[in-house]
This record gives sequence, C-alpha cells and structure tokens, in this order.
Amino acid sequence: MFTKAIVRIPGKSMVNGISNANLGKPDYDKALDQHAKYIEALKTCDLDVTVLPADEDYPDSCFVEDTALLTPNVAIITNPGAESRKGEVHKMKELVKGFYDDVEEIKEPGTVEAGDIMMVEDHYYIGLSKRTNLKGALQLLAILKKYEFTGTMVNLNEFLHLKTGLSYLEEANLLVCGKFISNPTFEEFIRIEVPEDEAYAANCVWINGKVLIPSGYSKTSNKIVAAAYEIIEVDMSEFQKLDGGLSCLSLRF
Ligand code: CIR
Repeated sequence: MFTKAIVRIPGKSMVNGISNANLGKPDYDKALDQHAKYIEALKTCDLDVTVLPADEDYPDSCFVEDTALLTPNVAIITNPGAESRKGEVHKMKELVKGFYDDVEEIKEPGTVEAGDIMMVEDHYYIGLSKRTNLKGALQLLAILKKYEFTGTMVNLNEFLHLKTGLSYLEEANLLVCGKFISNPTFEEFIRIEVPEDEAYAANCVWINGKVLIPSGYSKTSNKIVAAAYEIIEVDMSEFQKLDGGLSCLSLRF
C-alpha cells in the first residue's frame, strides 16, 4: 500500500525538456490540465499528494520520479545521468528529509535515474541505461543491502528507462514490452504483453489495487482489465512528447 505521493507542477520551460520522441513541442496549457487530472487520479487512489511548485530552472523537473527512490525504510536521492537534470535533486532532498529519518545519496561518478528502478516487494531491478551507469547501480545495491533489500541489474538497450518498457502490477503480474518479453530475468512473472504499436502503455502505475494507464491504448487496457484490475485512464499526450510516462510524474511511497 502507498499512502503518499510527490509531484511537481510543470514549468513553462518544459517546452525545452529533453526529447527524442519527435512528436513536437508540448502545449503548456494542455500539459497543466493533464497534470491536474493526473493529481486527481492519484487522489482517487487514496494518496495524500504533496504538490511542488513549478521550477523553471529545470525543464524536466515535473518528472520527479527520476530524482529519488523512496523505499519503506530509506529515501535514496539519485544523481541523474542527464547533465541538465542533476540540480533537480537538491530541492527533492530537502523535501524528503521531512518524510524520512534515513536519506542516502548516489554520488559522482555514479549516476542513477529512478525511472530505471522497478520495485518488486523487497527486491529492486535496476536498469543499466544511458542515464544509470554501473557505478551508480553498485552504489545503489550497497545502500539497498544496508537497509535489507536486494537488487538485480538489467541491461537496457531499447528504452530510455527500465520502466519505459516494464511495469510491475503486483500479485506477480508484470507488463512487458519489446525485448523484455523474452528476457529470462522476468520469466517467473505472469507477463502481460504490451504490443509494439502500444509500447507507450508499457509504463503504467499500480496504486493500491488500481492501475493508472495512459489513455488511447485499448489493447493494453483490455488486457489489464482482463487481469481483474480497475483502471484509471489519464491523457498523457503532452508528457509523451518529452519521453515521459505515467510513472515519471510522481513519487509514490
Ligand atoms: C528526460 O529525458 O529525462 C525527460 N524528458 C523524460 C524523463 C522520463 N522519466 C522517466 O521515464 N522516469
């Protein structure tokens, strides 16, 4: 169960966020509206949501998930691999100190973005990506061990972050897309396959029995409904233009 979430309102500078999507620039007003509806969806899942103000200095700062890993025992502040995002962690660190006694940090030359971390009970899968390097992953594993968690590294060559192509929906159910479908690391899960033409929908979020899914992906949403979940659809079009998925917009703990 999660009880809380942290989000950050997108700034006007989001139009200068990092993107490889080739979908054009986001429409700011539309993004604000979608973000407000995202917050409503979190509240529908019984989360107490801390809403941070826009931070114009960091165009990608609405993607708060990448800046911290909030576990039941410890908060771990990351060190984003993207140069323009490194400074996002300072304000997050100050905030999470209000929620956690133990706050650890990933340090240079290690880099980690928490979109690369998937929690499955007490085990954490860590994607090695362009943003999360081996040194960062090893630091993370050492911190997790100190707090009695375990972890596994997964090589990524297809997606921006691990959770761009995978989402754990609890009860052993795992949404999988692309090469993850046949990756032996995940063969013990009940795999719900996301078709290639709906790859964006592989990033969903389980919250207290409900699943948030981007709107417009009927094949995937039908499969999730067939697995007996209640779904909440959220329009993500403006965040998709910045390669951002549903999970990226919040920290849930
Ligand atoms: C970036 O490239 O860093 C942002 N434009 C998107 C971050 C998406 N975050 C995530 O998948 N966890």
